[in-house]
Amino acid sequence: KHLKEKSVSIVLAPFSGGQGKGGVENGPDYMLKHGLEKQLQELGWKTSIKEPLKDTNYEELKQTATEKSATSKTKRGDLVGEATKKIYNTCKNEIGDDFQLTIGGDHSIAMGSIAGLLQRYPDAGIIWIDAHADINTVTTTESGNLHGCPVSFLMGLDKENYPPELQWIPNQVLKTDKICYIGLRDVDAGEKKILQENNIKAFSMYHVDRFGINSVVEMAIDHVSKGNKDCPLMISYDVDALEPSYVKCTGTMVKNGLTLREGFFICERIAETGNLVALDVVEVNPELGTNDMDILDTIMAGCAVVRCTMGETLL
Ligand code: 6HN
Ligand code: MN
Ligand code: MN
Ligand code: MN
Repeated sequence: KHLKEKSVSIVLAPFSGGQGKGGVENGPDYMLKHGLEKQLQELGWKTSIKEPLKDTNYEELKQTATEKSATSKTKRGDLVGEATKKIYNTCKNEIGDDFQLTIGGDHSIAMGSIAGLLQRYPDAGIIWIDAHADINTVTTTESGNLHGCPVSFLMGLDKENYPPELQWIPNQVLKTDKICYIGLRDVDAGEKKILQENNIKAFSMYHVDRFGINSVVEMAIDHVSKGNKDCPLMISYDVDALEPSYVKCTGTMVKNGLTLREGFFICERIAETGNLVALDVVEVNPELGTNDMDILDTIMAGCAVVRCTMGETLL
């Protein structure tokens, strides 16, 4: 409905500065080596690759940044600010009428991809698939890791405390009623308060058990669409939403997650609306695998999320 042709911009976001573990910057490489681009072409997509972070070695910078910004409450705000701004500019200016597929990297990159998408589709609804709410503010964060904060930054919460490098985010670019979560099961106390106070729609694993995944997805689409049956939709997909036995190579694993089928069904059902315009796949960290099988499982799950979102059907 929204895309003029079946063409996708694959935005590579090999960035790990939103959290402490190394390796998540290799997610895009592994997924491409696994054949992601070819899989999309087989589904009929014309592909092109965009590399907003190409000219900077963030892994090198991360070493020095850790010491430099050790006193501020959030870690590596300078790096996260610089990287996400580049991703933002690419997503805002270089995607045109393509589908926007961003491959992370840790989840802080969604500050760039979502802010960029919302410049092109200001009314887009965001469906956030995750074990975590990623809505900590500079004030509430316990870890200081910015991959736990992208949603609050997009909403402009606690803006007076933003690290200066993140001031570029357009103020309140994401409205609190245009996002819905699925899969939550590890939400910090401060985050629960933010979700309640701002009336933000969230389906935890309890709700998945209570209503079943089909109803949950239906309610999520309805909530973010606000009665517009043509509302553009974006999925921001953290692979730690999935049950760890299928996805072991991710930085903040939480047990009792979505089954693979539930995780894929979410994508298939939202794809069926014909309204999808963007997807993030984040937190694939191949270096956290202890054997090749675990790594392959995680990469395969990430690639399958992309395919289910982009038109692969069982029949
Ligand atoms: N993610 N709530 C925890 C924190 O550090 O703020 C975990 C965040 C995880 C972030 O998985 O994208
Ligand atoms: Mn998560
Ligand atoms: Mn926690
Ligand atoms: Mn996340």
